[in-house]
Amino acid sequence: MAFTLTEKILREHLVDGSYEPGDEIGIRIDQTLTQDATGTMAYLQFESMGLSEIETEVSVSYVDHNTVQVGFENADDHRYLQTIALRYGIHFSRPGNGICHQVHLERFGVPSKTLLGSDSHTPTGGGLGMIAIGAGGLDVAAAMGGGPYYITCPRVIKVNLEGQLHPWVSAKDVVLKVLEILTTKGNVGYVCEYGGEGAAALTVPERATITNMGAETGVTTSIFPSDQQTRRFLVAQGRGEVWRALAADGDADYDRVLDIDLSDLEPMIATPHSPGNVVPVSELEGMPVDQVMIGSCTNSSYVDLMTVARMVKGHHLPLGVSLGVAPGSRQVFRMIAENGALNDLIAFGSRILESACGFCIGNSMSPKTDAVSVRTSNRNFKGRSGTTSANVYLASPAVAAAAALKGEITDPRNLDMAFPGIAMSESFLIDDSMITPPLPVEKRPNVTIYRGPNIGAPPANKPLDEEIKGVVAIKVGDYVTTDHIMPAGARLKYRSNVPRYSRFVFEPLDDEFSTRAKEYRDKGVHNLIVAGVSYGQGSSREHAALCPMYLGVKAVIARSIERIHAANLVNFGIVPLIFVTGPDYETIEEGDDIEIAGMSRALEGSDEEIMAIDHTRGESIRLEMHLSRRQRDLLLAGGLLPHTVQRSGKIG
Ligand code: MIC
Ligand code: SF4
Repeated sequence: MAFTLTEKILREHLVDGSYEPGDEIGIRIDQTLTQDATGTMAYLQFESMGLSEIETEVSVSYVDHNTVQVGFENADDHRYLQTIALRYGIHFSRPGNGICHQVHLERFGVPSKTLLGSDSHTPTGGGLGMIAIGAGGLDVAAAMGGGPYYITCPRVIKVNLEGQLHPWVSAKDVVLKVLEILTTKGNVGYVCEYGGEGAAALTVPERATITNMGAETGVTTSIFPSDQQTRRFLVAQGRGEVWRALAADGDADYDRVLDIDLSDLEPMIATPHSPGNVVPVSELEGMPVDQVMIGSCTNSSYVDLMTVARMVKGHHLPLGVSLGVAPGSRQVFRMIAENGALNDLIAFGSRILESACGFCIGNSMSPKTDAVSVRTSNRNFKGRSGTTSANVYLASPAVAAAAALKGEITDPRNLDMAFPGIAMSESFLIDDSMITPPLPVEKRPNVTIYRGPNIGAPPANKPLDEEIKGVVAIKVGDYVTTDHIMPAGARLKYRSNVPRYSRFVFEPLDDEFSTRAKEYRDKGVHNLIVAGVSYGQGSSREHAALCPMYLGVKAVIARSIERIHAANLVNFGIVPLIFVTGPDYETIEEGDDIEIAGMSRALEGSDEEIMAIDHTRGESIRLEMHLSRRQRDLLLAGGLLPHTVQRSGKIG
């Protein structure tokens, strides 16, 4: 039998189900990562499950999202996370140490292992030959407790990279090309597996840019083989001993093959307001720019920052342009400080930001009204920058630096400048002093867990009622992201306080939703959400399910739902339902009275279709549910947490 790389690793980790693409399988998770914005809820849920120890090989808790600390909330959360890590044997990466995905790649990732992270960009680890998947915090908590992680056994897309990148064209342009081809919808249940001569020439940080932003296509993950490049990176990180060679069998079968010739690529840019709106930079040449932001988990490696520093050295930032630079990790930060590149960036006029998510999550550096902001990050959803009217463009560090130099969008090939051609370091600066290792087992019970006033136990859900009888509390369109459902930015600090954070559900689309839904809930009326295509794109934030659950939402009826969000809905006892026919989505309206009789009976059985009655319109609506037995049981119990508690701590 010939296997793909994906299948090899997944088969090695298979603990439930059989390897049939399209079916649900349970896999063992070797490593987990959490970040602070999803981590507090993940650990609160871990505690609610009554688990006493973690069962993974390595679990790391990072603090990188909420580091702005306006008010006491973030600092309270950080301290809670620190004490939880000490109590349960988790590595703790302190604020200031860098962005979870960048640091995990540098210091923890191991080829052939599985990694589950409570952040949608966890697939960054695929750059090191890992099966690295993003999930909701509750799934990560369950995996830390030794429970299997369930996914749809994937179909695999082979992305064959041939040829060589020209100067000024980079890994970011490769992933933008992939996004142009695959778009941001219709890829649920697939894994992108890279290979070919062109892939062999890419370094691990370059591969990580590609697997990171692969998340925007909606695939389960992306992966590169573990080869001499992987070895080179791990040796440069002082971790050569964890290397292991790993590749697909030469004659493995793929469900789809994409051939990309790297020498055909040119600098690309994603235009507002989707990472899938990709065009060549040359098409936008000359567009005035107000802001340029360098950083994020996609593009903040040593080579990325050195490229920018080299390009701007000796120049001055044009008036009217603001440039922010956030190194991805303390390793990168220290290296550019030691070699003087940081000084070049400062001399140019850059605003040096801490090594954290910062601008990317919209909690700082929001651009001016109607601004054009060119960023090296991965998402440009409307309003995510913190400025609703801003237009965010996503591009490589070289394209971003060219925009900062010229004050307008510029194809870097047209700059009168030699290509910097920075090489990956063969020996990174290693300093793990900001990563607190697990305490010895005997000392862990003595740790007192700190809980500030912002930290509240997660609300519990009740078992599902026999029928869903309620009202369409909101009807939204296509491509509604989790940023629309549960905004981050200035609201992020309420992540550990569900009642407070719930006030902002759907705020960017309809700021009265929360009050309205609460009123229905308090009258005993079930709330339903109606949505179009690709509902729940983007972030893994489970608050986009947890807070609606708190507001009494019992079902989402959509034309399609993205993978992580669909799993989060099930975990919180909200039934994900799909319209069988498109016109039904057109007819149903906000405020309609809906009844889905026999909901719990249908879940107890194996029916894949159920009828809803729209009483307001006097029409029946055919709905489908693509749910495994396990998911049906979770929904009946009211979600994963009540289900686990019911089974006295047995996860799943
Ligand atoms: C994001 O990029 O949207 C985030 C913020 O990293 C999220 C996680 C979160 O909402 O906390 C993600 O990508 O999952
Ligand atoms: Fe942080 Fe942005 Fe990466 Fe999300 S996408 S982990 S907010 S840097």
